[in-house]
Amino acid sequence: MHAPDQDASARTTRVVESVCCYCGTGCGVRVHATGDRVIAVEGDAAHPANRGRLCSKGMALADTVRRDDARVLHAQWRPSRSAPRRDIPLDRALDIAADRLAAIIAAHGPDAVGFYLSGQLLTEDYSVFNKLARALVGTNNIDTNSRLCMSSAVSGYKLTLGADAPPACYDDLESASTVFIAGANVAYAHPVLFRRLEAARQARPDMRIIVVDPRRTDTAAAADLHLPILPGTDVALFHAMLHAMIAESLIDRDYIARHTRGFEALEARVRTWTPARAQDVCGVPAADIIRAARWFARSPATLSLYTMGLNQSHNGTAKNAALIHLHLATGQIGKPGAGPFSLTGQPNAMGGREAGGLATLLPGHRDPASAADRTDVADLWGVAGLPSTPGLPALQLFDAARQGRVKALWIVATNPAQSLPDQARVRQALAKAELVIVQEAYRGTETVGYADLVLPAATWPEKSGTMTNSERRVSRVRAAIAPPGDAMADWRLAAGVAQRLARRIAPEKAALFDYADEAAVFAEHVRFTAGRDLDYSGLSHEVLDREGPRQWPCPAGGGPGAARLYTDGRYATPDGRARFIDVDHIPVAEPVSPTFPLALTTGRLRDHWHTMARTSLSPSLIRHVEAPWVSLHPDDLAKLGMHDGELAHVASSRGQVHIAVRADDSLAPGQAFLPMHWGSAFIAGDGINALTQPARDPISHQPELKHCAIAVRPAKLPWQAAGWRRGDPALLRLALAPWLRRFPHAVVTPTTAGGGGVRVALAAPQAPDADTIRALCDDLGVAHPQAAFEDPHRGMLRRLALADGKPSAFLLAGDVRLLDALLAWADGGASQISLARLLLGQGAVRARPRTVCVCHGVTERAIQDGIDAGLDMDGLRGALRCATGCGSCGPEIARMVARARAGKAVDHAG
Ligand SMILES: Nc1nc2c(c(=O)[nH]1)N[C@H]1C(S)=C(S)[C@@H](COP(=O)(O)OP(=O)(O)OC[C@H]3O[C@@H](n4cnc5c(=O)[nH]c(N)nc54)[C@H](O)[C@@H]3O)O[C@H]1N2
Ligand SMILES: Nc1nc2c(c(=O)[nH]1)N[C@H]1C(S)=C(S)[C@@H](COP(=O)(O)OP(=O)(O)OC[C@H]3O[C@@H](n4cnc5c(=O)[nH]c(N)nc54)[C@H](O)[C@@H]3O)O[C@H]1N2
Ligand code: SF4
Ligand SMILES: [Mo]
Repeated sequence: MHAPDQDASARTTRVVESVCCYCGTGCGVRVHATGDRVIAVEGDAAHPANRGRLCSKGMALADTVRRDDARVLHAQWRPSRSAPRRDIPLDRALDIAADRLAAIIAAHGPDAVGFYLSGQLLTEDYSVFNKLARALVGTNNIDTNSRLCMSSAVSGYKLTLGADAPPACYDDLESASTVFIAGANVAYAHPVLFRRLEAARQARPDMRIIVVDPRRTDTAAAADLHLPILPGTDVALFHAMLHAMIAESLIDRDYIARHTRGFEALEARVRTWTPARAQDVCGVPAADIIRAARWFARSPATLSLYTMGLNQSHNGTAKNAALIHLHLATGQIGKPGAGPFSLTGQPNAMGGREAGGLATLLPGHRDPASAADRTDVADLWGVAGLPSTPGLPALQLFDAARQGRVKALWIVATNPAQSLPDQARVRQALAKAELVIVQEAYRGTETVGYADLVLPAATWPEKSGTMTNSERRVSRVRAAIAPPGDAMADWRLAAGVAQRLARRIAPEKAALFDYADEAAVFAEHVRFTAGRDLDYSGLSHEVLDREGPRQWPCPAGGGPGAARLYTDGRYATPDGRARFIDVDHIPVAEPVSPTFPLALTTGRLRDHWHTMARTSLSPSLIRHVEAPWVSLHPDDLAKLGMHDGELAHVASSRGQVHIAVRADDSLAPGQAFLPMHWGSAFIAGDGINALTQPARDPISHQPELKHCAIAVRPAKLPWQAAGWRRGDPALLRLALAPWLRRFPHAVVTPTTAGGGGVRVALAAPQAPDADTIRALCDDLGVAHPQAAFEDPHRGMLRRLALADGKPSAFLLAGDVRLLDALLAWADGGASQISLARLLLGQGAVRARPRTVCVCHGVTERAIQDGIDAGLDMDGLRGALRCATGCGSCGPEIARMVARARAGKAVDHAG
């Protein structure tokens, strides 16, 4: 059914139901395809996660598909580090992988091999890799980027509720009376859930939203109560809330007595956590802590939503447990609208947890440290036994490679040379490993640069299998088109190498990897869930195709699946009682100091996805934020004597970046925020994770990506250049990437300026030599300019070029004051001025505005003009159509309106 005959499919348009490949919301989509082209992607009204809605990223999916020119189409190999990588036939690549792995295993043992996978893989992909690593190679060194993402949620759930299972569901967003959002910017990171929350609040104005976040994000701006917590201090806050609940008799002693254990020890601990003490530690006023405690405990139903602000912490497991305690102590769990609900980041982080996609997990929520669990899994796989040596979690895996203990790294669907903290160490590991295999879909990622062997991966929507979203709902992902070149589904590449490796090291195991198709892989996987807390042995591809997405548990013959867990108060522990854990606040691992006086936190932007391999391909997604910045409170900027837009040198004790500063009063003084997205494929140096620290939670091993100490000062890079060239943004970006390595500050980003192209910004301590300038002119397409103004002695030059009568490129070197004027010219907005006058800076031009609403192309300036003319949110919607498409921009516009109103109130008061 899903492998249509080629000729017919080239003529007709087909509609394939699948799931969005970005966040853990797991929105259903309908992909319209003809031949190998995806024509449109729309929300699936029948899918229970989104009921037809999509956010800006989901709406733009079609832009990112089958960009063959941006893809890894063939396997590549370099026989030695000094040789260039060359395309090779896929068969030969799979043989090379098997040969090299066999040699490394023979010489150094199975634990010299490490696999680093991704929460973006399908459940079928994990299953085959897991079997390959543990049952064939014989190592538990198989971890995923979920270590950076969900592992504290996993350990938090397991320690308190007994199993790694989010107990709530999305419908609870509509039935909750109080929604407690901690360390989550839902408006950006899970926008469709935020739409559901907005709609629920519209329908029930008495619903209250509390947001715990150091920054006043768009999510926090929409809250009834924002608790601007100091980074890393959530345990103190949650303990003080429990203190207040106990003091005011707001806890449910009956529920505690019947369904839990361990309350006495915790009660004794939180006695010392008075709201006044917590105020000192967290920076949140005691009165607000008490108010939050009352709203939480007294509400008919309280739902908590939480993500990286809790998980990515040196104390992440404790943060998770301390929040879950609030639910257990008040009985706010196991009923509609209530429960601790961790939102998963990646689309199939949940599937990974189910399939054993962490070094510390085996399939079916089993534990590799348990001999009985290992025997279970070995039996189900049909092998004699599984390795007992503990596997290395992500950071330790890369450390072991850096120290030469792990010799081979096989990296799949993740980009560690951008996304792991403390890049200097990560890059040493990648350089030191004898064999780096990178299984990738797109060209030009940071990690591909380190690969000895590149395996070409198929990606969405070329793959078929299943994913599980945050609410335990398993959905089918269906291939809508064929993969380009030699690209192949990840599990097939794994199975291909596994069969070849088996022939070399254990011939009897080759048959373990003989799967007819992904349905067969899934059928094998569901056997691991039978009889376990997550039992979904009732599911198969066929059942999902026939009956649609299903929530687990969903045992064989056991009905439609469970919307909520623990409704009877029985937990997944041996005695059925949930646990209170005696955790405590621990100060951040790297406190600010006189040398590094600012607290840096990192996180997401609305329209970018991680390391941007995919989102950078979409014109509508790149225009919300085109270039990187670090934001600081205006008072801190003033203290530094810096202005918005100026270049800064940002350093931690580990590394540095040069980046523009941005004034941002949504931060408290003393804090800084850097979007996580920019790595060395877009900016000079090792990317933003050059700064972050390797400290990690002792239980979950999740790194502290939400806090490190930094220093900011003006960059001493007086020579600056800025340019733009029209053309395909993705291809130009790849072509111009070498410039990133020639300057201490460099940014090469796709842009929608001038109808699409690339923007380049460079800075250096002094002017580069004439050859460098000449090469830059060549690469930017201004070697033969239509207008020019130069002073070579000062390294100064202004050039612009036309093609077909339209602006095609410009370069400003030595002095970039005309940048806004030239961008306006590129956009066609300065055509009345002569080119010569333009280069002399004689035309009045306004800075190019940022696009806020990408569905209708509405700029920040147009919205501000509307607000200045007295329009409110509805007025803006009517006049400009902004926030009437996917709605992702709604929170930002609401914030602009609220800010203007607050400004007016101040004006009147003054
Ligand atoms: N647009 C977009 N959406 C995405 C992604 C993406 O790349 N882009 N990625 C997906 C993935 S994999 C993930 S994991 C999720 C992440 O989703 P979120 O966790 O919602 O996103 P982040 O921006 O990483 O961090 C959330 C917030 O934590 C706050 N924070 C920092 N330190 C603390 C603290 O100590 N305590 C508290 N309470 N808050 C703190 C930050 O200010 C930030 O606003 O997003 C998913 N969705
Ligand atoms: N400073 C800081 N760092 C962070 C975070 C943070 O908040 N702050 N967040 C962390 C978190 S929560 C996460 S989840 C990580 C994410 O970090 P990464 O996993 O490194 O980010 P992605 O860009 O999503 O990487 C996915 C890669 O897989 C490729 N790809 C896409 N589809 C396929 C496919 O089907 N098969 C294969 N083989 N490849 C494919 C993409 O091109 C891309 O290169 O970042 C972490 N790093
Ligand atoms: S909220 Fe947006 S990114 Fe997340 S699954 Fe839905 S459409 Fe995709
Ligand atoms: Mo994540």
